[in-house]
Amino acid sequence: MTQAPISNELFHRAQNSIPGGVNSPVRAFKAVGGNPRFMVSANGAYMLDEDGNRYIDFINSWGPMILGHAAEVVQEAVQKAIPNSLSFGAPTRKEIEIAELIVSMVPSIEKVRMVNSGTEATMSAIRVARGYTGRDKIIKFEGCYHGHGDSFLISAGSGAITLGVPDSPGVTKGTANDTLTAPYNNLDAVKMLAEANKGQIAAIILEPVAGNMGLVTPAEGFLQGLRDLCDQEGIILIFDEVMTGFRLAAGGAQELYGVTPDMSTLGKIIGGGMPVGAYGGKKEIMDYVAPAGPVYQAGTLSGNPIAMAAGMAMLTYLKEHPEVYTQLNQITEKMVSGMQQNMQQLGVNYTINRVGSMFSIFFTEQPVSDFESAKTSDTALFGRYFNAMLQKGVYLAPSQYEALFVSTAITESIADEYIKANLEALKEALQ
Ligand code: HOZ
Repeated sequence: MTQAPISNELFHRAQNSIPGGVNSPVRAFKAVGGNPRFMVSANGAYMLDEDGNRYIDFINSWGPMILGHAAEVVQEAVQKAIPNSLSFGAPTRKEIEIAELIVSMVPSIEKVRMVNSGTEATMSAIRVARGYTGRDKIIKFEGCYHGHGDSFLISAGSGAITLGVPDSPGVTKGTANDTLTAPYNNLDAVKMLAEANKGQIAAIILEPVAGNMGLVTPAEGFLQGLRDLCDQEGIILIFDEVMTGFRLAAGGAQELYGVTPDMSTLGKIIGGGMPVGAYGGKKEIMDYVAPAGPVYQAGTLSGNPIAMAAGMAMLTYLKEHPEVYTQLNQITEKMVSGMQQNMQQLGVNYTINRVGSMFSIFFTEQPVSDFESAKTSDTALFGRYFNAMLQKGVYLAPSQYEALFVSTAITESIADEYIKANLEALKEALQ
């Protein structure tokens, strides 16, 4: 049983100076009840909070810590870069090296621009798609989340749906009108939108494996169907691989599913834990970006030398160690089958969706293939389950509408511990 008086006190204090006490809404635990834990350090599979409680971490900074916390290879690269100054605002050799590495790893990327977050990457990518095509509208999918850019806060997943604001106030009607939405995995709905808005759609953007309404996998033929439609209609297909990039395979979901978009957005793992994003794609499209072309996008800290050092170390490691993905698959599969046995033993209605080292549990008897079916999950039960796991020292995403991320620091015995905690937590949550 973990007590957290110091975290409680800090959360109370934080409300006075930070909106809601946190710097990103999902951290506030609003959807699961209780107060957030304030962290002080993390190493490998474990995080330590202000009260000295230790947790097995299955968020891993929402993805970046694929090698576990404080991975030596990344820490060393950062330490080596620090004495040379933290920022120049001028080009560096490292930026070319990381760009070349990304081009060599991600099938769709021939040229790439570094930014500071996934949100910046997606906002910039659709601006470029609009500039390139001369069209205004975009299609996104209900429950997909592409950061907090205005155009994407329509039927948005992640923290937005967790807090019940999928269509955020503050987004102008004009922006909202230019964002068309379709249900995930519904190719016919997308075709109808494209037909009804012929010649007006600049881009279709999606998470090729959705991770912001819980994990939802693309149905057979869905990604290829979008690819074909975009080719027919001159629409730019954008895969938002901020979460899936370098995680599901070295080349991301596009490598795993064999479908190549025109543009991709990246984040999280690309910075090894530092704030980095990137967008890239075909040369002819990326050459529309300033100063090569007319679409303006800039950033004082873009390509920051410390962030590039971290990202370079992380990506190099992943490229040189493909066995990481086999290891992650095996350990995640073990955890998922252990959970399935637990759920069956207790007679719980559940669906578990998994791709590689990402997965989500939904407390519903229905298969979860889109936002509507994701919303059939019993979120009250999820909240009780989350808190029971927390008490047992297992740190899960504090929302039904997020995915879990497994790191290589999860050993067989930690996985066994997780499965045991899962059984006990379920029993408590069901009482
Ligand atoms: N789903 C978000 C990451 N893509 C959660 C992290 C956050 O919003 O802070």
